[in-house]
Amino acid sequence: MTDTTDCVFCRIVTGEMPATTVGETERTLGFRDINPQAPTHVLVIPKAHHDTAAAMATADGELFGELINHAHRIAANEGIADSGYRLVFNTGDEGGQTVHHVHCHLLGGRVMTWPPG
Ligand code: IU
Repeated sequence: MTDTTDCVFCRIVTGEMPATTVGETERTLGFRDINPQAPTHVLVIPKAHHDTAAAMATADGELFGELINHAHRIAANEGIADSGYRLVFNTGDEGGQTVHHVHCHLLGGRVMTWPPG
């Protein structure tokens, strides 16, 4: 884990930066993406800072499970659990990761296409 005081998602966790939250557990937080790519576009993050999904899974595999379970509960609250949704972890520069605090994109409310861009 890296303690990154200038990390924007760490600042959302502490409340220094505003976000529209949609759910919280002891160790995870869900909030709406500011640039939504689907009718439902939520980011689910661990409150603790980990750079990538792989780093989090290595450091704390249980937390990874909590994050996925939380994403599914948010999907259910959004009414998209039955129709289906997409979970995405962009990882590293070529994976399209721009914020280096691991986040799971929960996308749904429309038909997803493949391959992604
Ligand atoms: P990426 O997988 O690292 O590219 O996704 C970062 C996402 O974080 C992207 O979809 C942004 O719109 C989103 N985001 C946000 O919701 N709030 C913020 O303050 C910032 C980025 I900076």
